[in-house]
Amino acid sequence: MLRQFEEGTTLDRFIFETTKSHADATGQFATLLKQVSLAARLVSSRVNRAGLAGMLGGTGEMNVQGEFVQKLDIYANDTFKSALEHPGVCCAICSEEDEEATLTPDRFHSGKYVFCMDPLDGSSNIDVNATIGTIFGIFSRKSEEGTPATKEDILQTGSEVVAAGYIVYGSGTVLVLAVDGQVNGFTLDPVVGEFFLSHPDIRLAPNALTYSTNEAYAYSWEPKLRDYIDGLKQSGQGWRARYIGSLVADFHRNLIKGGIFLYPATKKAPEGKLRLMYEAFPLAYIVETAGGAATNGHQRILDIEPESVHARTPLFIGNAENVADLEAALA
Ligand code: AHM
Ligand code: MG
Repeated sequence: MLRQFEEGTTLDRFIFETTKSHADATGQFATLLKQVSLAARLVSSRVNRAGLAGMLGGTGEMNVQGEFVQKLDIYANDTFKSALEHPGVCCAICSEEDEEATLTPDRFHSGKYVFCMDPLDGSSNIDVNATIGTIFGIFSRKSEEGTPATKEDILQTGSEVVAAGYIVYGSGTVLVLAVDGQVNGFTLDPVVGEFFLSHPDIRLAPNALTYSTNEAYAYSWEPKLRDYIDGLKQSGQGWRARYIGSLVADFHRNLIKGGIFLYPATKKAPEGKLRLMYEAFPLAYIVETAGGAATNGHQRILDIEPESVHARTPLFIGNAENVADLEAALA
């Protein structure tokens, strides 16, 4: 468990002090986090200037998921990959935007970590200036360092995540990082160009009274889920609904203020819409570290074994008692 850091601590110092407490640290993990911070600052600056820099709108192409690719999706994907490939800290990068995992090119050292990311989540919100973000999860490789990554390195279960985080590009840019049993949030000072600790040791209360879901699909949910949400509305407890349509933004609000996010299976997406490896696993790791819970309705998210890099899952995530109530309602 980490010691408590003071508000205002720079992300650089946090990384330095966190990794130095590991006697066997080689420096690769610290470098990885520093490169994430660099890529986050580059993407943040591009997102802020998107309307001026000709970065709004789509590329006219569709990605492997059959979704329209936005120019900023490509920029974010390329920026994180180029920041992480050359320092020799990753052996593979899995991205929502790439059909296959990208193995570290031969000219660079194939390092210790597998990095999974949704480089720009919520990208359909880009053109309307709503909050978007980057989600990432980190695994340690299983095969020998310096050799090409294998399928066993890439398709690991959520219980093997070693750290996870996200960056929200909203009214400010905030990087939230779960590592060593603690969740901390850092806000970017765009003038100084550094992240400073603004949300130390984030913890979720057991219960909350906010739910976040796309209720327009309620007719295509399983009836038990519809009944559960109807029950909340009729309970007289004062439930609120909040839904942006950017997973990372909805999750961030609930992490700070409390709430449960639901993206169930629907008729259109019978396995759920959200992706296991680079959306559900990282957020489940973060929420559990903060005292919350995440399930697909019947199984803990972090126990699911992924069948492919782009596997999908229903996702119910948030305060622990809310998630337990929901699981009981679906049982
Ligand atoms: P994306 O990763 O391509 O941006 O898509 C995932 C997004 C999530 O951010 C969000 O929770 C969800 O899709 C919203 O879907 P819907 O419009 O069906 O409610
Ligand atoms: Mg996404």
